[in-house]
Amino acid sequence: MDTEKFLQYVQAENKVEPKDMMPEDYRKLLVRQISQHAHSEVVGMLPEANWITRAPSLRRKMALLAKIQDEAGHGLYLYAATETLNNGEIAADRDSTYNDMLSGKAKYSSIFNYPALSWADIGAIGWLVDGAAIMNQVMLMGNSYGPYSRAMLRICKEESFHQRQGYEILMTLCRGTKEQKQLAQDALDRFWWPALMMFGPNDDASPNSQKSMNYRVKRESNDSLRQRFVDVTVPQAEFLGLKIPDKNLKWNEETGHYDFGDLPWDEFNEILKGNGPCNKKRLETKRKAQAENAWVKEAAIAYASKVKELTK
Ligand code: BYC
Repeated sequence: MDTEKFLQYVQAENKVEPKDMMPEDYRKLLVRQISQHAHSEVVGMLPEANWITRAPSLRRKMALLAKIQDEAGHGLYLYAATETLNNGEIAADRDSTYNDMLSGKAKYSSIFNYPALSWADIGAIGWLVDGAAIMNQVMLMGNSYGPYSRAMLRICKEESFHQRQGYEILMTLCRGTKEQKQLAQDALDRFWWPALMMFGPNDDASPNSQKSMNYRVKRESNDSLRQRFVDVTVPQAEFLGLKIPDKNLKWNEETGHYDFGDLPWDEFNEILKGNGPCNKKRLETKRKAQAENAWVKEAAIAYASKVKELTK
């Protein structure tokens, strides 16, 4: 495989499709990123699922259920996109990648290792977590691998609804009683820094960025997306009447952007090592579900093979 030619091909904005020749490190990079993205979607269902039975009204419960189902669907598109990269040498089938997540070998987004402590946290997750995810995923719509890029298109449409339902939950709380507004402020205080860390380490500490940008998987750097997120989110917080918990946050006339404080990178690194507030609980929940629901998978496989047999 001529890597130079491949680079020219992707850098001219051409898409790579599953059966095309591709360099092994491109394939590996995609399997790592797309499968981790899929794991984030399915682990990300857990903090919100915690509130289904406690949603404050039937309307809120229905919207939350629909959102969580969407996340399962996103996981499905992304596991399916990962599987297209399976070539016998690099394992990209669903069982292998999923087991890598269950064993702690593969990562998922740091944000899902924080608990959702109040109903306002469900609003903050929609507004900030889905908001940050959209910022990153809009950029990924332009990535060079066809199946990943097409999955992103569909996911972004659904994420916009998620972001709005989260913002609307907070808007309702902020227009309510003093106590309700305080719940919203506490949720913002808890989720602000973790949301900013979703974009990954600073550019100078991001080992995968250069290769990923060359291969046109990542189209923008971690810091550039983080800055854009801060710039669009600060006015949204002001509209809610909430205060961003950062004493260094300040509009900079010269750059035309907000300056902001240093992120708590020690906390981020601990989460990546498996020591965040909910890492162990999240993996235990997924392992338990895998074991308890194994019979469903077995039954589906048996049924599919029977149907195949009968329709031969
Ligand atoms: N958390 O060199 P870097 C959703 C890792 S879910 C954990 O910059 P890269 C939703 C990184 O993997 C959507 N790990 O890496 C669902 C790498 O380690 P490995 C979530 C992180 O890949 C339910 C190392 O740090 N979105 O919307 O160039 C409910 C060095 O980083 C994180 C995605 O998954 C992190 N935050 O860039 C609600 C986006 N950041 O793999 C909502 C897809 C970095 O070498 N992923 N690491 O062992 C990406 O766009 C890129 O992988 C990243 C990192 C921007 C995250």
